[in-house]
This record gives sequence, C-alpha cells and structure tokens, in this order.
Amino acid sequence: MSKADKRDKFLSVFPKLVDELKSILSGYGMTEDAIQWYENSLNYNTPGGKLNRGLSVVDTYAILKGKDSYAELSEEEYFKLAMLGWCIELLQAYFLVADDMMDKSITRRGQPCWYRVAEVGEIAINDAFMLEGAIYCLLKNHFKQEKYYVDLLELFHDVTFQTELGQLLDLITAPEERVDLSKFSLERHSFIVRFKTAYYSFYLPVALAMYAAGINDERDLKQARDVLIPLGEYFQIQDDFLDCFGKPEDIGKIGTDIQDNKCSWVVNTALKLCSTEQRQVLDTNYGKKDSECEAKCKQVFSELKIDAIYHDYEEKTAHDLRNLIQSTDESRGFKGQVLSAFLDKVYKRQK
Ligand code: GPP
Ligand code: MG
Ligand code: MG
Ligand code: MG
Repeated sequence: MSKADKRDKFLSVFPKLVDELKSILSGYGMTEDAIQWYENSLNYNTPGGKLNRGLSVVDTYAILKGKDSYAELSEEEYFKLAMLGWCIELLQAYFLVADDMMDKSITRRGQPCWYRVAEVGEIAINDAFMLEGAIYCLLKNHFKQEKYYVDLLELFHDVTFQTELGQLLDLITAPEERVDLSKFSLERHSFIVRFKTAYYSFYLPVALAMYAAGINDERDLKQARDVLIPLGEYFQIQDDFLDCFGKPEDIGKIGTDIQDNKCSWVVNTALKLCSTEQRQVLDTNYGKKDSECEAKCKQVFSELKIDAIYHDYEEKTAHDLRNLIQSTDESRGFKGQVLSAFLDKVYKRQK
C-alpha cells in the first residue's frame, strides 16, 4: 500500500471517532452548541499534521506481526490499531494547543493556532484538556476487555507526565524577562528534549504497538527505549534547526525560538563556538520580542556555519543509531526493523 493510501485509510477512521465522542456528549444530555464546539476543536486540532506518530503505531504492529503491508491486517485488527494511533494524535493535539499558548506561537500546520481563532481565545485551555480526555474515552470503549488495558492506561499517564516535566523544564529555562544564556548548555538541552518530545513521539507509538502485539517483556521495552529516546532527541534537534532555518511554507509554522529565549540546539551550539564579540551580540539580542534582534542572532548563527554543523551532527547521529539498531536482540519477538523504520522516517526531514 502506498504511503498516501495508508494515510487515507488512517484518516478514514477519524470521523468515526468524532461521532463516537459526540455520542458520549449526547449521552450526558450535553447541549448542541457544546457538541458542535467539541467537534470543531477535534477537527481543527487533530488530523492536520503529518500523522507520523499515529501511522507508526499501525506500521510497528504490522512489522511485529510479520505482515509486510498492513493491508494484511483484518479490518477489526486495523481499526483497533488505528484507534491507538489516533489516541497519540489526540495527545499531540492536546500538547500543541497548550504549547502554542505558552510559546505565543502564531501558526500551526499552516493555519492560525487554535487560541488565536476569534471565538476561541482562552477557552483553548479547556479544549486542550478535552482533547486529552478523548483518549481515555476511546481507550475505555475499545480496550477495556483487553488484558493489556491497564498497561495502555499506565503508559499514556506516564508518558503524559514525562512530557509535562519536559515542558516545565523548557519553560523555566526560557524565562521571558530574564535572558541569561549562561544557564543554557547542550546537556540541559538534551535533558529537556528527551522529556518534552522523545517519550511521547517515539517511545509511545512503539510501546503501544508492542502491548497490542503481546510483546511486553521489560527487556524488550527497554531495547525500544534505548534507541527511541536518542532518536527522539535527534528529531527535536531537527525541530530546533527548522525553527530557525526552515521555511514556514515547509514546516507549517513560524519559528519563535529566538524571540522566546528558548534553550534550543541552535543557540547552544552557537554558544559553544562563538567569539567574545559574537557572544556579546547574542547576550544583547537573544530572547527579545523584536525581529531586528532576531535577525542579528541569525546573522551570528550563519557566521558560525551552524547549518554545516547540523548536517554533520545529522550524519553522525544516523550512523550511530543504525549501529545501535543492528545489535537488537530479536529472541523474544521484538524486531530491530521497527526501529530502523522510525529512523528512515525522520532522517533528513525538511518539515
Ligand atoms: C515541542 O516543543 C514540545 C511539545 C509540543 C510538548 C508540549 C507539552 C505540553 C505538556 C504542553 P516545541 O515548542 O519546540 O514545538 P513546536 O516547535 O512544534 O511549537
Ligand atoms: Mg512551541
Ligand atoms: Mg514549546
Ligand atoms: Mg520547536
């Protein structure tokens, strides 16, 4: 099945899930305007992205089950796996609605951030909570009978909390009024991004598919984590790079990291290499809500050839990860191919 067909098939499950969630609201006797509001929020915030996380759940399960295309999964099996995939996309929607408010972002996936839609504003906070709530409604409806139901719940709760810890670190490292670049380091960056991105974007899809496929030995979950967490760090470094060097048309969002005083890979790499004069420019201009200051920081990044350093980093990391994946122990049914499929998806991404 082509990539586009897989995506269409996955997308075709979404309206069913929206209907299911609407009927939960109707069951509570909820008013029409509330049901309509929830439907709009679900549609605006959930399906518009790359859907990599959601699709990966199905892909991973198919690999673990030894089916080369997921066309070989039964309709029922496909539907359940797609449902788990959509639960990650809902988690992502919840995070992004909230993150865009905290980061004061303008656009997301090529449209205004939800909180910037005229009638929405701070109601977006409640909408974010309700996007998260959808996950547990769906898990209950479709997985309560499964032996691994509690594993799924625990996994979603743990990964959500880890992401929130990462978001906390991201935010307290980037206070708006007190720019202090001496607090930044690549070590702190690594710690932030593993928590704020890697667990939910990389470990979660694989762990969900593993539980659904009956592979739940802690040694296998650890093998998955040992590759997926550094892979997720690499993915967030790409995100940081693209925030500064990507084109808004490609990435669907306008970069805010410099003005937001973010502890991003780009500024940390620059801080390691810059001269005293360049450091002075960064100290004066980083973290200011001003596009001229932003441009001065970008000028330093380009003098330091951060893009070339990024490309070297990317090659080395992909090479090291491939070596790590090669040593996967497949004796209990886990497969290294699951991990290389993830690496192939993110390697050299432009968006
Ligand atoms: C991405 O950071 C991290 C998240 C989306 C996690 C948010 C977690 C919460 C608990 C709200 P980012 O700000 O770099 O992402 P983007 O560049 O897409 O805004
Ligand atoms: Mg953000
Ligand atoms: Mg953020
Ligand atoms: Mg970013």
